[in-house]
Amino acid sequence: MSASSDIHARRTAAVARGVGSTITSYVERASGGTLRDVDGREWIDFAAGIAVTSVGNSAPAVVEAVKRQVELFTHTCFMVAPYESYVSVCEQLNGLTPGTHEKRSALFNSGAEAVENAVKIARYATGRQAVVVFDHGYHGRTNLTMALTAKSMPYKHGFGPFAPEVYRAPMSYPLRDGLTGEQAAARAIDEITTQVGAANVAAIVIEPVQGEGGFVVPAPGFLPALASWARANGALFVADEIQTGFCRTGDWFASEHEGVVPDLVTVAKGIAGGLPLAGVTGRAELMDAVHVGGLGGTYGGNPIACAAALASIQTMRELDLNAAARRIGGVLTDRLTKLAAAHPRIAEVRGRGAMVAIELVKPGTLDPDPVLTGAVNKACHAAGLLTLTCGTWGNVFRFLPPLVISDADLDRGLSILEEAFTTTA
Ligand code: PLZ
Repeated sequence: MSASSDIHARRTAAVARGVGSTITSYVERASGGTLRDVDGREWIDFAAGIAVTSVGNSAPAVVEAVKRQVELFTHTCFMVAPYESYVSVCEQLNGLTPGTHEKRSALFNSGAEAVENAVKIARYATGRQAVVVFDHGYHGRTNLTMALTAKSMPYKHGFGPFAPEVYRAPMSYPLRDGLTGEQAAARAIDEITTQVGAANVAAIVIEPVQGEGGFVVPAPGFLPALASWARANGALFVADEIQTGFCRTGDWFASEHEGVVPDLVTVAKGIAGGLPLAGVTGRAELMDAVHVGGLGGTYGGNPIACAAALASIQTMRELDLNAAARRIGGVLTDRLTKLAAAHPRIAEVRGRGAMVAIELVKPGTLDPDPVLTGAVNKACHAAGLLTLTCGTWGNVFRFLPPLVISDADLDRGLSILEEAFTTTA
């Protein structure tokens, strides 16, 4: 028995079945672009813990900052005895998120918690209740965010009833709807105005590039049209940048790509190099509308997570990880486009920056092929490449390497992928 299979047997007896894992190997250590499991096997990392370790695992600056903070104090609760690093992270968020207007931020533990708080703030500030989300959207696993998330299995199945006043509009999905961004926005706005009523909408909540839903990049013009509709109708435009934020798409935030300035932005994942931290940043008058004590939580903006975030953000600046994301994205897109030319079952190569995916279909159709997707994924794992799938139909194969991955690891990973595709497809 391998060390991993020993742990796996213990896991089966100790860990709830509902918590899944992509692979059955157990990690011993990890760095910029690789993981090593407890059996001494090396993996190339195209997952980054689902778009989290953009600065790498155990990035030196993060390790140093965390060590320093752990020795000083581990927790006081910002709502009880505040500390500077929380304020500094908020300053960074206010400066880095799109728009030059006055902003405020609040910190939380997880992406879902940030989205929940964005909805609380939007409802409070507008005095309205309805929240509009989109087909294929993913926003979390808590009760409200399950309601906001589109896909039933595995996220929602059996867990209802879900929170009310959540409405789903059609997304722009160029491969499947063939619409321009303006046309897709008009379709969504028509549904919102006729089925929800413009005067009832507190917020439109949208991922500028959808993550779990399939790395769907809306057609150009879609996001700006929704943002200007929201502005004209007194609704807030909330960008869920939890997966896209902090250099992943080659900008600090994906909204910047089309010059969209959201009213509220949610962040998590990449902000803190692997420590749990999330935030909501937005227009000062909206954020400050909420009464004192209305926002918070025991651990939100924990000092260790804040120290890690400040070190991560500094690393992103120093190493220019926006440029790195664009360069990685260029390499991924080139190689995948060549692969797609040889394999017509790749319907599309898409993404932005170092957030790239291929969508797999049955021959000669646009019918999703989750079976092939799963088989190629498994073949990659067998060959030591850690990859993930996504998509409403489970037929999208996505690549999210750490932004500090070496050219050699990126190249080796792509070679494994090409080989896995050629032997499986
Ligand atoms: N919003 C856009 O991508 C988290 C989910 C993994 P949490 N995505 C990974 C899984 O299967 O649970 C995500 C996201 C977007 C919100 C979230 C939620 O962030 O930190 O997982 O709560």
